[in-house]
Order: sequence, then C-alpha cells, then structure tokens
Amino acid sequence: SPRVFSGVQPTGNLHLGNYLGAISKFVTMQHDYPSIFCVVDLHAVTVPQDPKLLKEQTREIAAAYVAAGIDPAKSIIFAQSTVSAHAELAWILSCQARIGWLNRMTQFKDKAGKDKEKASVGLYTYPVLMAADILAYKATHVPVGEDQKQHLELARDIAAKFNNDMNAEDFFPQPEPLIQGPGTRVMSLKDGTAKMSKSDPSDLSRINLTDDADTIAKKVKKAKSDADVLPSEEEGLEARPEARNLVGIYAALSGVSRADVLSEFGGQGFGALKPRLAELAVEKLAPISEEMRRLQNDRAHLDGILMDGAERADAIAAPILRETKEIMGFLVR
Ligand code: AQP
Repeated sequence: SPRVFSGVQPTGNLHLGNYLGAISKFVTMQHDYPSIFCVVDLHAVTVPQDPKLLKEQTREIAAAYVAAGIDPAKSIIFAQSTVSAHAELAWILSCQARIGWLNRMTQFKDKAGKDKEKASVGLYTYPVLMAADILAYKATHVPVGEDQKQHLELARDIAAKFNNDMNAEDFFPQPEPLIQGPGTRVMSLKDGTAKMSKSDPSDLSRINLTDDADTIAKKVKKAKSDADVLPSEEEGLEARPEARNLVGIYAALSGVSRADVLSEFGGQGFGALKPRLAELAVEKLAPISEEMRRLQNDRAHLDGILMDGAERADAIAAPILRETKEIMGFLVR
C-alpha cells in the first residue's frame, strides 16, 4: 500500500529551496497518501553539530512542518533518533550496499571536502541510512529535491539486492522519487550555477524561512540577474542561470510553469519581475515564518507532536524491522 516518507536535516538556515523542493510537496502529498515526515537528526550529525543547538534545530524543523501546513494529527512528524529502527536497519542494509555504489555518490564528494580521509564514516554511509529511513516504513513515494535523486536510486538498488539475495521477493518495495515542477532545484541568489544551500556562508545567497518581509524584499532586490529582458520562450533561459532561477522561483511560488511566467513577463526586464517576486515571496513565506515563531515559543506543544509521532512511527517500523531480522536469520525477541 502506498506511503510517503521524507525528511529534512535539523542543520539550521532552513531556506526557500528546502520549502519549494521538499516541504511544500509534503503539504500537498499528505492529502493523497498516509505520510511520515521525519526530522533527520541522525543525518545531521554526520558533520559536527553543537549538542545545545541540535534540540532547538530539531524543534525548528518540526515547527516549519506544522507552520507550512502539515497536519500532525493526520501525518506523522517525529525525530529520527527517537525511533531505533532507522539505525538498526541501516546496519543490515550497509551489509547489502556495495562500497563501489557508495563511491559513486556525488554528495559525499561535494561534502567531504578535499581530504576525504578526514570525513566521518557516517558522512560516507549517509545514503544507506537514508535507504533505511524509507524502507523501515516500506514507503513507496519519496518527495525530495533534485539533489537527492542519486540517493533514491541507491535506495532502490539496496532494496532490490536485499529482496534478491535474501530470497524475499517484493519484501521491500521500490521507492519512487517524486521530483516535479520548477522548484526542485532552487539555485543561490548570488550564483545561478550553485544550489541554494544551508551552508552557504553568504546569507544573501538564500531566503531563509525565518526571514522577515523586509529581509526577503532586500534579498530579492539584491539577487544576481542580468541586463537582458526576459525571453518569451523557456529555451531563452538556457544560458542565463540567474534569470532561469528567478523565473523558476516565481513559477514555483505561484504554482505555475516557467513557460507561464515567461508569457507574462517576456520582453520585460528584472525591474518588472523582481518587485513582483518579492511581493509573492513575502505573501507565501511571511505567514509561515510567523507561525514558526509562534510554535517555537511553545516547546511543550512541539515536543508533544514529536513524541506522539515517534510512537506512531515506531508502531509501523518495529514489525517491519522484526520481519527483516527474521529474514536475516537473527533470533528475535
Ligand atoms: N536548493 C534546493 N532546491 C530544492 N530542493 C532542495 N533541497 C535542499 N536544497 C534544495 C531539498 O530539501 C530537502 C531537505 O534537505 P536536507 O535538509 O537534507 O539538506 P541538504 O539537501 O543538505 O540541504 P542544503 O540546504 O543544501 O544543505 P547543505 O548546505 O548542507 O548542502 C531535501 O529533499 C533536499 O533535496
């Protein structure tokens, strides 16, 4: 039976890319499928985190989920480390995944830096934990940004290898990535060839979900663009990464395609697009950031959502883990 699973890391600086590529999709998908949305704190610690901040950042993602419109009574919201099946299944699946497969993962290459020998083992096996996150619930649909496509393919390979090698036909389903629309790869506002990212040192490179209206307007105004007018056809954006990005953001925020945006703004310059984009971004994001602030002041309420979610998540994952252990030949308790 269909089930949605996805997650966001509690690493601070939650931004427009995370919203358009992931969280906004969660909000719409929860109406069509039983859904599980995780705050992936085990993934966050693959690079050093300040323990004092991690709890707050975990609550921040939970607040963003709820503020964006995920209904915690309907969908499950919880923190990854509170359900032990993730870590346990990750070990079992790490014995299925091949070193050669992991060596091809581009995110590791990007995040490990120059001296790969100094990266944590966790950063290297990150995609195996991600496969465990999904397969622990036998999730079938995984809404993610474009950057996670390769990891999803790996999860599919791991599931297939487990089913095949353990003679457990169709035990794990093939999880399907859902990567659709103009918001699946939002680029930096300062460089149209770099992904908008939490770790970019320049705050002007991204719109944070916690930015107020003035800050959002300022960042859009200062966003890199070019001197040309906008084309009337999408092909005209091909060699213009900044223009393509701003048009894409406008399209994603208003729920239309790039072509639709160009049919409105083609022939006009950024002087016309940018103020409208700023208005739209404020209109969509300001209510979310306001609600996030309100929720973050009510820690007991947020923790209640996360603990209730953990129980409901565990109730789904525990029997699947147990069956996995039986397939492996482990004695089960
Ligand atoms: N720029 C983006 N455009 C569209 N989707 C994006 N996502 C991330 N960046 C963009 C999607 O957001 C979800 C959660 O991401 P994550 O918390 O796992 O972190 P990440 O992908 O590592 O995010 P960042 O912001 O890019 O962080 P750093 O700076 O650490 O690399 C995922 O579905 C992701 O695809």
